[in-house]
Amino acid sequence: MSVNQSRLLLPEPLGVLQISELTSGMGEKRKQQLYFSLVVPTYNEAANIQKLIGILSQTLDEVIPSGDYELIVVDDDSPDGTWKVAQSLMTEYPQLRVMRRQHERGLSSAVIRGWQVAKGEILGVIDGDLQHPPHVLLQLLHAIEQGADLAVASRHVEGGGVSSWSLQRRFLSRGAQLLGLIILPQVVGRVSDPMSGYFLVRRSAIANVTLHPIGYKILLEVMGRGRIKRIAEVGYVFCERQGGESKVTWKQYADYIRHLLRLRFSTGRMGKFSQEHSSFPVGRFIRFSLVGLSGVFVDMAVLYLLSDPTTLGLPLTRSKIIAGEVAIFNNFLWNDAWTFADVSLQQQQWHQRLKRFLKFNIICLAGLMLNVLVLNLVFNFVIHNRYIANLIAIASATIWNFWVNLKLSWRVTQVK
Ligand SMILES: Nc1nc2c(ncn2[C@@H]2O[C@H](COP(=O)(O)OP(=O)(O)OP(=O)(O)O)[C@@H](O)[C@H]2O)c(=O)[nH]1
Ligand SMILES: [Mg+2]
Repeated sequence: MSVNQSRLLLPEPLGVLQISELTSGMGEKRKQQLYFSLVVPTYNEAANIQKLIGILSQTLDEVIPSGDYELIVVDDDSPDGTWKVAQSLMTEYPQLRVMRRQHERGLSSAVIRGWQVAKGEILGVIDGDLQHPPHVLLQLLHAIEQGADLAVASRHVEGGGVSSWSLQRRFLSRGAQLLGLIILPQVVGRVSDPMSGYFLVRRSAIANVTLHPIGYKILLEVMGRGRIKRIAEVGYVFCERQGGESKVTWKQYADYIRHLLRLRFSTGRMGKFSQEHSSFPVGRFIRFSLVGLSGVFVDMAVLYLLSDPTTLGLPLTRSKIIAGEVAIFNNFLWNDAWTFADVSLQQQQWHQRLKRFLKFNIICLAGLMLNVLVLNLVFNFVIHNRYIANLIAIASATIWNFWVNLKLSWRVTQVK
């Protein structure tokens, strides 16, 4: 093979984020199969990549002497030319392959794209900034050999830790984990460090599964959608960055929450429910209910400002009508921008918005009447407890408001 050929960049896969199975026949493909593929996602890591590749190669050469492994750098066209530096190392390190992505961005998709071109039976990921100690790979590989489907390097088990994190960062990290445990306990609760970006997984556990990650937390996606039975954890100390800069911003926290919610609604019991009742959009309904809850607070605040004797002291009925209308307006804005954003984006003109608002108003007023009616019926004929009756009334009105608004105000089917 000529030097030029050996330094060719990997093609950038596009389309569905899905990893294929390795063919098990004895043909050409079988010969290309490898034992282990380790992906290194990078963005502006030119200062670290050479040292990292050197250490990784040395570490893996010792345990996989036949060279039955590959290192795949997936770089998102970094302005500092990380991919070029990595490419220049390919002659020195024959196990190194490099992908320069020019069509997609983002850590999670970079990892999956790397696994898509990988030939290993065991797939792995490690950060490109030397914060993940390479020697831990040996224990992770050992855990997979012992039968684990997934081996996670963890900061929160024996031998694990963080070198010098600020109190704020520790707090944010633990807060994020707690939030994950609340939203997605069956997935997040399976490991001590669900935020880890350092792990190995058996190809067979994630092959042919379509992945939909958002942001940074690829491990959540693997645990949430993969066929993972046995998990092993190995302690490691998250080191300080030696070169380059962190890419973590507040956006990653927002992406994390979106990712948790997406997994929550597309996997497990909730996912099954929404698949079986595909005509009932569970996610939209939950957003709609949360918006409704925000409206209660708006209503209360306005009622206080208008009618309380210590503030404006206006008559109660007049204040309530205004408060109710402000709350309806609040709910409309949130529903238009969030709950039904996909629909309203296609109908953005002012007269279309106004029409939706008027419909929403009328439907909510009808909902209020339904609320009063159900309250009276349940209280007088079913359960003589005003609070339980009120809960049933609120639930009925919420379902009414949601369903009728879905069908009339934010019509999902586009009529041209
Ligand atoms: N390909 C690719 N890699 C990325 C992207 N964002 C981050 N990375 C890489 O992913 C790894 C982790 O990113 P970091 O910014 O170090 O995040 P972190 O280690 O959680 O946070 P710090 O402790 O602040 O460094 C590093 O190797 C980055 O270069 C991206 O958008 N695309
Ligand atoms: Mg880092």
